[in-house]
Amino acid sequence: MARGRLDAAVVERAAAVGDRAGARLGHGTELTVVALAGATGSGKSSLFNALAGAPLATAGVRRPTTARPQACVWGEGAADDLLDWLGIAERHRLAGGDSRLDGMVLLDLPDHDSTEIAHRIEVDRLVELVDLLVWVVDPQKYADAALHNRYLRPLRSHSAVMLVALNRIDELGSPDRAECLIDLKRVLAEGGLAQVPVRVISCRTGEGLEELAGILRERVAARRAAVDRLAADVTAVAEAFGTFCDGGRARKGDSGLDAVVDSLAEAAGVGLVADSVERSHRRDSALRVGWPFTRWLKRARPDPLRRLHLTSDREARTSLPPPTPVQRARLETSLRGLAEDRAGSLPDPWPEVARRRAAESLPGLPRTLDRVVATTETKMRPPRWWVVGGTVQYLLALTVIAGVLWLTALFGVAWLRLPDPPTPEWEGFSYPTLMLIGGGLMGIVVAFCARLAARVGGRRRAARVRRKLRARLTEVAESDIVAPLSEELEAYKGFCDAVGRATGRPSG
Ligand SMILES: Nc1nc2c(ncn2[C@@H]2O[C@H](COP(=O)(O)OP(=O)(O)OP(=O)(O)O)[C@@H](O)[C@H]2O)c(=O)[nH]1
Ligand SMILES: [Mg+2]
Repeated sequence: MARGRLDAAVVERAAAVGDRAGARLGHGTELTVVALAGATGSGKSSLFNALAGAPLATAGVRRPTTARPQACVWGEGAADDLLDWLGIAERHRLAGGDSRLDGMVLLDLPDHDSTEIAHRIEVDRLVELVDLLVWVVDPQKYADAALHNRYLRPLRSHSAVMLVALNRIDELGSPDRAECLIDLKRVLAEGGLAQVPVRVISCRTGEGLEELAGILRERVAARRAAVDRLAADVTAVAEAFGTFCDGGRARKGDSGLDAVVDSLAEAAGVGLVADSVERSHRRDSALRVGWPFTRWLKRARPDPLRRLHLTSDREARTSLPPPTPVQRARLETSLRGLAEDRAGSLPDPWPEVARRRAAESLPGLPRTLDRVVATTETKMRPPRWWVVGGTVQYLLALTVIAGVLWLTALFGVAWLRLPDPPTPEWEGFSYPTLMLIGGGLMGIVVAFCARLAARVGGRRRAARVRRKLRARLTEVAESDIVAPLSEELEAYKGFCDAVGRATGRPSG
């Protein structure tokens, strides 16, 4: 859940712990790997020999003495695979030794502070892998900064799997001994390692060795060191992850979504579409119910919807102008706003992760928006009264034409000086005149009323299309923006729950 979202180095460290745990546990917990680590000359090899009861390792005066780690296995347990994994070639087996230590794989490490850089690299590698660490220090160098700053303090969450052996104690007189021990414990406590057991030993006189061996026996018999060490690794990593979880909760709800849909609608040209729907409706109305004698004027002007290529869904592409830079910028701002609203109170880097994810859809949005507009039905069934109105206009037009023909006939008769045919009259107006003027006037009145009605109808249709488009744009916002964003918030929650479990603390 953290990969790709949080700092890669921290994530890889955590992944490495996971891999290591898998590998170590694959070798079982029958064997306990105990490493003797410390500065050159502190007496690691001497202690190794003392515990083994045999001069297996070279303990020397020339520094550094040990260049490569070696292992000694107590008992009959098969240790080859484990030692292969640890990368230790030099191996001894101690059969017939202290059987209470059976299952212990003791490692004599090179020093960590010598002139040989390779020694340090080898120590660093093995310190990561072993189950139990015995830090061997001597009265001269027990407070060495290299040891404490580079190893002990960073391992403070590993107190349960570490021991400190203050060796060469025979070199000190009794007042100095007590003082040295107190000071060593003080330095350890300062580094957060007050819990680590400290034993005073001397490989030369054998003092304290039995007690140290006793502790090792207990640990080896419990067969818990491997798991404890891995648990400590997990805790350390989880604590490093803790900073990514100390913060507010992710917000749910719809706030911020409206602003996104607004900016989507603007970028999609919803206003222009609705406007065209209204004008197209008025034009259609005029063509069907307008005054027939002036319809050709309307017909000459194109349908606004057709101009936008909105009359057929086959192409799924409109001729609407693409979003302007201003609209794009506004869209981006609204996406940021949404991410900020949902993830703004989370600890870093989650707000940025959320913002990035919300903005991911941005490049594809213009195309999506255009498809939405193209596939939203904008043409609607013509209202039924258009048929009635159209028929009335047709009949009125016929009346006018009949009146004109009639008058023309009368005019022809008069011109030819024929006797006037009887022409019916009403209130002093002849029928053909009434037909021409009355039909014409009524046609204009009907057209005018139709125009008023079309204005209202057009506005209603525009509103309906606007609502429809908004609903579909809301779907787009949900699927293309909110869903990915929610995925990040889920990841945050899952991640922090896991971190909480790993650190043994409930997550925030
Ligand atoms: N006086 C005294 N000398 C000791 C004691 N333990 C080890 N030495 C001596 O200290 C020197 C170094 O001992 P080593 O065991 O080689 O030390 P090391 O930690 O293995 O050193 P590197 O292999 O160089 O890292 C040797 O000369 C030992 O004889 C002790 O308890 N008392
Ligand atoms: Mg040595």
